[in-house]
Amino acid sequence: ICDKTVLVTGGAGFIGSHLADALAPHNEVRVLDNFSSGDRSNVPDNVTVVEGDVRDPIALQEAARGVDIIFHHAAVVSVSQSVDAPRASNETNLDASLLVLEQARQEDARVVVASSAAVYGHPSELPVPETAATDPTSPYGVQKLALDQYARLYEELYDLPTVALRYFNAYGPRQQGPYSGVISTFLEQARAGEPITVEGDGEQTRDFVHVSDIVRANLRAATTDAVGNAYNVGTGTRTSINELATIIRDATESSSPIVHRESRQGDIRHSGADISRTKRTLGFDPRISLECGIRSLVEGT
Ligand code: UD2
Repeated sequence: ICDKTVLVTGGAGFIGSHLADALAPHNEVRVLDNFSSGDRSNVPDNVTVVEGDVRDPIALQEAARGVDIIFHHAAVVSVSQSVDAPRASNETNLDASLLVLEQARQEDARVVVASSAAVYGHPSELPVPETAATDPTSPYGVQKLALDQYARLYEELYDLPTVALRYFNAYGPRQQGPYSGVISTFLEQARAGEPITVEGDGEQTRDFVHVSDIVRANLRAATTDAVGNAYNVGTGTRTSINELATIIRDATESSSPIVHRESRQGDIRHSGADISRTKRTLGFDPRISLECGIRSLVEGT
C-alpha cells in the first residue's frame, strides 16, 4: 500500500514493528505503544511514535486522528499471564480492542486485527479451516475470539471494513522475552550450549510462520474487498517439537543435548492451519520455509 496514513498499535513489538518497517517507506506511519514489552529501537526512524497505552482513549484518539487504516497489534501475548490474571489481560486484549474499533468508526478507517490460532483451542480437524469450531482453552483465546467476532460484527452492523488474521506460531527477529515462544527459547539454549528443553514427548506439532509472511498477509488484508472475514495465517505445514529441536541444533552447529521435561499442562497436541481461504481470497502465499527462516535467524540476515 502507498500514500496512506496508518496506525500500528503495538508497533514497537515483535510483529507490529516489522509491519511498521514494511509500511514506512511509502506511507505516513504512526505507532502507538506503551513499551511494556516493545522496544523503541525496534521502531524505524521515519515513524511518529505516540507513547501511550491502547487502553487510554485520549492516547488512542491522538494516534488515530485522520488515519486510513489501523493495524491492531497491541496485546498481552502471554497465555499464562492471561490464566493468572484474566481481567488484566482482558482490559488490553478486549476492552482496548473495542476502543480501537470505535475509534476506527469515528475515522472511517479500515481495521486489521491480530487474532490467533488460540481461538480453535484443541482443533476439531487438521488442518483447521476458519469454519471449524472455536473452543479456546485460555482467557487469551477467549479474548482473541471475542475480538475476532467483534471485527466481523463491526463490518456487518456498521459497514466498517475489518479483517481478522488468525496467526499460528509466529517467529522471527525481535521475538524475545519470557513469553516469546519455543523457537527463540531453543535458539538461545543452542547458542549458549545449554540443554534444549523439549516439553513432553516432543511429538506435538505446530505450524510455524515467519514474521515476514505475517507482514505480507497484513498488506493483503489492507486492500482486500473481502472484508468482515477471518483468515488463517500459517504455512499449512506442521513440524514436531522434536524435529524443531534438531533443525535448530543443526543450524547453530551446537553440541547442546536435547532433553525432555514434563509436558505443559493443557498443551495443544497438534496445530496446523488450512490456508486455502487465505490463499484464494487474499492471494497469500507463504514464502519462508522453517529451515530457511531459522537459517536466516541464525545468520542474522
Ligand atoms: C502459541 C502462541 C500463543 C497462542 C497459542 C494458540 C507463541 C509464542 N504462542 O502458543 O500466543 O496463540 O499458540 O494456541 O506463538 N515447548 C517446549 N520447550 C520449550 C518451550 C515450548 O517443548 O522450552 C513446547 C510447548 O510445550 C508447546 C510448543 O513447544 O508444545 C509450542 O510452545 P509455544 O509456547 O512456543 O507456543 P504455543 O503453541 O503454546
